[in-house]
Amino acid sequence: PETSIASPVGTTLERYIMQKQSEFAFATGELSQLLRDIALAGKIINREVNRAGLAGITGAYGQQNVQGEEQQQLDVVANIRFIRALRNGGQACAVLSEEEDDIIHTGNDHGRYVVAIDPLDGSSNINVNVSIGTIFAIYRRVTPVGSKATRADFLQGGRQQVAAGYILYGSSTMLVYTTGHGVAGFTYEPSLGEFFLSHPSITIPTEGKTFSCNEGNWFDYPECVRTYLTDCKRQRFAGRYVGSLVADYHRNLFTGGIYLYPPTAKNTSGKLRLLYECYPLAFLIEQAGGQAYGEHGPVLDVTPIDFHQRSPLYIGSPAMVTAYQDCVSAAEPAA
Ligand code: P6P
Repeated sequence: PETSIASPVGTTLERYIMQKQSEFAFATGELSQLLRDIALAGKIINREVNRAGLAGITGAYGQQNVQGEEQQQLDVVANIRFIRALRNGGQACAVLSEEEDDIIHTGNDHGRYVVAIDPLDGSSNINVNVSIGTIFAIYRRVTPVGSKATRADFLQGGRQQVAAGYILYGSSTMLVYTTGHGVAGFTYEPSLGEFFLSHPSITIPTEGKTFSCNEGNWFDYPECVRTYLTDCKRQRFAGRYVGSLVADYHRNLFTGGIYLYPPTAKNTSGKLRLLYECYPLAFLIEQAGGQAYGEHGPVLDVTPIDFHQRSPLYIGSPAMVTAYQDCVSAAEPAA
């Protein structure tokens, strides 16, 4: 039986994971370990992100790191760190990363999970000290344990995710995730190297007065998007666009709002990737009481065909996403 006991604010991620694991009879601890591995990589990336600026200032820092490796783009560093953490953790048999064309086999063929990840989304913002984030999605593998993971393990569809979340490297670093039983938020205390439970149960406000999109693409937007945004402006809603998906998403999750990345001339299917951006954030937002739509309906119902396929994304407060959908319906030719 699933009985959820509220965890006290301030408990560590470790204790929280152990408590949640004990509440769910089927939990075998493998998913718990996987979440720990992701949190560990997040701590390491947090340190790299915070020091990234020094590479530009001092020049000397990071010419070679302890392994004698050349200082690398943070995207690559983040990718290596997450794959290494998942390989060493032993629970993930394979990883699909934005930074890799194909599946990365970890060597843990007996691992029961696969992870789709955007190791460092919005990394171009590092140079201007704007928040960036990691986004991850976890699936139970469908191929036999002991075999090599295949495409089928990663193309199960958004509603097969068993866990999803993000790490936001912002004014504070936060880990926010769900395993399908609500959304919890943890804040990192670097002096202790620990994530502490700061938001036991996150729900998005039903309404919001904030829209997040790149209005530079206005003349590319479909008519229904322009109609919806014009209506937001008529209501004097605020435009807030950081240009870093996790930062915009996180603000809207807490204050209410909608993030839109519609099709543009440059990205005719939208810019965001389905498997490791749209799906995990959509799983999270539905768990937080919000909605996430793609081209035609909930983005979690979009059929995955390619590892790196893109999808438009309209995600946030349910009343706002519904209002956008009403604009879509109104624009459609009468049946
Ligand atoms: P644009 C960053 O490159 C990113 O993937 C998201 O983090 C962000 O929301 C979006 O692209 C910004 O794209 O076209 O508005 O610059």
